[in-house]
Order: sequence, then C-alpha cells, then structure tokens
Amino acid sequence: MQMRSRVPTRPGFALIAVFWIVMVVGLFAAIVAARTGFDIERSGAAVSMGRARAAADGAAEEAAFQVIGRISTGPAVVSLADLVDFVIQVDDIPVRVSIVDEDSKVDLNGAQPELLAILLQTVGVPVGDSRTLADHITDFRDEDDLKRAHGAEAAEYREANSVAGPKNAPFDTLEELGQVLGMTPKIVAAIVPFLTVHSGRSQFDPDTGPPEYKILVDSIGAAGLGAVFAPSRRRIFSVTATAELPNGTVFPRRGVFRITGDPRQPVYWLNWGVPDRELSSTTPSAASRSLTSARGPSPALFK
Ligand SMILES: [Ca+2]
Repeated sequence: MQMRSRVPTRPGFALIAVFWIVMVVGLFAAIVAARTGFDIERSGAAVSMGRARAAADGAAEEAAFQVIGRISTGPAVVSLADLVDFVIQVDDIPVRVSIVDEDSKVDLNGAQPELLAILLQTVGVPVGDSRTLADHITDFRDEDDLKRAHGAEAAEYREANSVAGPKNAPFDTLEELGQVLGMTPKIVAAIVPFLTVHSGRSQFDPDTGPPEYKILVDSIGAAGLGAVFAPSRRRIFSVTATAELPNGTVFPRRGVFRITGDPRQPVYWLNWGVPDRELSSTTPSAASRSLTSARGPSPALFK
C-alpha cells in the first residue's frame, strides 16, 4: 500500500493576520509620531519596511508549505525546478522566492578533504593551495589538535600571528570559513554557493542543485570521486524571499527549514535571517591574510 502523507493546512490565515498586525502597529507608530512631532517621513519609511518584512516572511512560510504539499502528494521523485525562482503575491506586494534543496550542496562539516579540495580547484584555487586549504578546513572543524599533512592546528595559527585558533568544533555558519587559516574573502565568496552546514552528510546530490553545479560534478568525475554523490532526502531546504514595495522598499528574508513529517508541526526552521550577501565583503581576518607566512609563498590563489 502506498503511503500518503497528510498535507498540512497552509498558514494563510496566520499570514494575513501577521500582515495586518504589522500594519496596525505601523499605523499606531505613525499616529504617535505625528502627535509628538516626530519626523513623519521616517515613520513612513518604518511602516514601509514593516510591510515589506511581513510580506517576505509570509511568503517564506507559504513557500515552505508549498514544498511540503508537493512532496507529500507527488511521486517519489518530485521535481522542484519551478520553485527555483517564482513569485508569491502577499496582499498587493509581489515577493520573489527561491527554494534550494540543501542536500544538493556540499556539507562543510560532512565533506571529506578530497571533496573540499576539488571544490576549491573548481572555483580556481591552484591544486597545491586547494589541498592545503582543504586540510586547514578539516583541522579547523575536527576536535583534535593533530595537524593533518597540509593542515593547521593551534601552533600554526600562533605561528601565523593569528588572534584566534582553529575552532575544533563543527562550523555553525558558512561565515566561519573566513576564520580558517589561509582563507581569503574572495575564495569564501566563490565556494559558499556550493556549501551548506545543514545537511550533515559526506555526500550530496548535484542533480537537485542549480545548473552551475555541473562544473563541480565534472571535476569530481575526472578525479574519480563518484562515491560522493547520493540522492537527496528532500528534507532540508533553504528559501530566499525578497519583497519589493512600489515605493522601492526592499526586504530580503532567508530561512532554512526541515520537513518534520509531523502534521502538528510540519516545518521546523533551522535558521531565520537575511541573505549572506555580506560574505563577499567579509573583512579579512589575520588568519586569512597569513597563509603566505605560515605555509610558504602563495602569491595568488586565483591564477
Ligand atoms: Ca582541530
């Protein structure tokens, strides 16, 4: 007998309620502002931002339930290709939404150093530096203080005059990559689109990822590392929802959710924030700048 999950009720009512609460609060703020002589223009901007935020948040929630609906009612292998870029209308506000299966990405904690090295090479890091950085990443996240062949543990960070040492614990965020000895903002920005900290797997499913992953797949095939591929579990997804008001006010929301299978709480949000657009302008840490002094000359990681 084929199992058929119950499709949970969409939070449409809650979404509209949240939207109107934000509107009322915003209106109240505007009245108070007017009575106290507060700059009404600033108050108007705050109301606009509140509306955009509420619309983005509502669309993100709605998108999560659309994924659940699709997976619960569809065949075993469901295409989510049309959810990569679509629009959800919240009241009169269009919200551009994008959903990505996190199992399609390389997990920063689960990936073996060989896979990390190939990923680094794929974005243009020379082979020698890619092995060094892959070992640095592995030493940064493993709990021991035993340096890998090309790695860096506490002594190497001290030698490089780095204020901080290796974390010796799993990455909680992709931003932490910037703390890895020898990592530059440019490399971080290049590899982050391929990475997640949410799947926890040593394998990934590039078939469910964006077309840009093909170059990584080709590199992996050429290196004979085919065992790093595994089908997605269709369980963990990230959603980006960007609301734009007619007056130009924009609010982007990014969240990562897990499908629980529990109809009482079908969506569990692992992360709720804003897109990682700041990553490309991450301030280089002392560690990031010191690969040359720690590991010999490395004039350019991108050749
Ligand atoms: Ca370590």
